[in-house]
Amino acid sequence: MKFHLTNVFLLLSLIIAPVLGKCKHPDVRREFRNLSSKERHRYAKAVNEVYRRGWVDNLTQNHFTSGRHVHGVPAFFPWHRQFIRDYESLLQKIDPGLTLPYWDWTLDSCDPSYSKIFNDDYMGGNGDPNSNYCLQDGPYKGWQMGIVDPHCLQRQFNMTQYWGPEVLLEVQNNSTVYSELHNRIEDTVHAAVHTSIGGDMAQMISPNDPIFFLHHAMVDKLWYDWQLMGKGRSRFREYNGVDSTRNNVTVKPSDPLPEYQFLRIEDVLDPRGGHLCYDYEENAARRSAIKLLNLYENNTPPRSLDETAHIISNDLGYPDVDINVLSPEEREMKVGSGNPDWWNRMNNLDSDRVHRHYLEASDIVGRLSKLPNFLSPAVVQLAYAKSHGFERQSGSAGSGGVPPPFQRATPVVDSAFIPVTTPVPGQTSGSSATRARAAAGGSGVATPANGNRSDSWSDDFFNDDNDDFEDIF
Ligand SMILES: [Cu+2]
Repeated sequence: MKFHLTNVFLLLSLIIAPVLGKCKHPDVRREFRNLSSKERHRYAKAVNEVYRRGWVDNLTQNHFTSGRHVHGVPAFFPWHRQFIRDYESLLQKIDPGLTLPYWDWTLDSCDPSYSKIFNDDYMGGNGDPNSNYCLQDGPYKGWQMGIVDPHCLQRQFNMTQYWGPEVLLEVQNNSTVYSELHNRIEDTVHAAVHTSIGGDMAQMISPNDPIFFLHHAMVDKLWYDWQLMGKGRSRFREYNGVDSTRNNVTVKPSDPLPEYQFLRIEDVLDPRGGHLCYDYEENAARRSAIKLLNLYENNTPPRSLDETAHIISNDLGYPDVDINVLSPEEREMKVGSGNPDWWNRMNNLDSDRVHRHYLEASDIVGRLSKLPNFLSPAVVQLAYAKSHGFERQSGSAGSGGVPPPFQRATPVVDSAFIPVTTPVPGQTSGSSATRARAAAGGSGVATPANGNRSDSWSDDFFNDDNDDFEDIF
């Protein structure tokens, strides 16, 4: 375990990156909880405006139709990288100072239902079981979606544990080639976040839920961090694997980016090169996990559990957290054992491989938990949440593997589920939803359904100096 290298390479690439590309002022994506309430409010305002203008329908339609070409295939990472960049650009059309935040769910991995992200003034929580699982709180309450069928934005929690930052670090470390990292992450914890939130998030229409973009920014960061962990810049050119949807053809960086007319895979391999220009601010959970694992690597492990808790508390910016508020069971990290079959089918995932990847992660957890006095930062986070009255999301206790109450889409598209078709009061069709929003003041301007948006937006990419969040206020 050579975690100290991570930092060295991170520093190194920070120094050489500006020399290689013209990306001098990257948009810095921050962990959602590091935003002030004012910044969160401002972000929510722009997200609501993107919705009001009908752009969410376009994005979701793109994701829905791209479905089988961009899931369970090597293009998964690059395609979603461009897709969430498109979203970030739309947000910046509304408010040029914004960047896309990410949700570091590794911090919440012990019991995500305690996560602040589901609070009323963050992203809102579970849907209402008595009302079609429509979102009932938060800034996006009341959203009516047009894709695929008209429905309210839905969430149906079925919470499971996610993976802690130390598990992801190990997965990144153990992955020597792109295809390994890609499969290990898409197969497992990426899926768990989608299925455990449920509703729109558990289907091909997942971009309907604004939390999709925060989740996928995190997924993108996991790839980016792995790229930074490589020697020099080599991993920023690396792309490989086989495409099971195209007769197991071997992929290459010069392949076209699916559904984007003018882009190739290689155009999006480097977030700070080519037409992309963004970066991620590091978060406390990962930093803490790196530090902790380094202590074991250097044979200077903490001498007691209290000492470990103290180190992590400090890293997370909390006063000393008493982990005794948790039962031994609650302190145990679990990684799950597989995805529901319907998820694997929808995403071209081989269920045997998926299962193997869960087993690997469970080995990692087993090995780490044998280290003397080891604690996951996620355990300390849960202890903090419990002792500081964080509200637990209702209806969270999942029994695992419950499919969403949605029907399989019939002939039209076989790659996705469609939502409940029970009409939502006051709404009869998708086009009327769009009309309603337009009537409420939306411009009705739609983004191009596909194709290279970056050309027209590249000026924004390079001219906006978004480094300083504060000077906007
Ligand atoms: Cu997707």
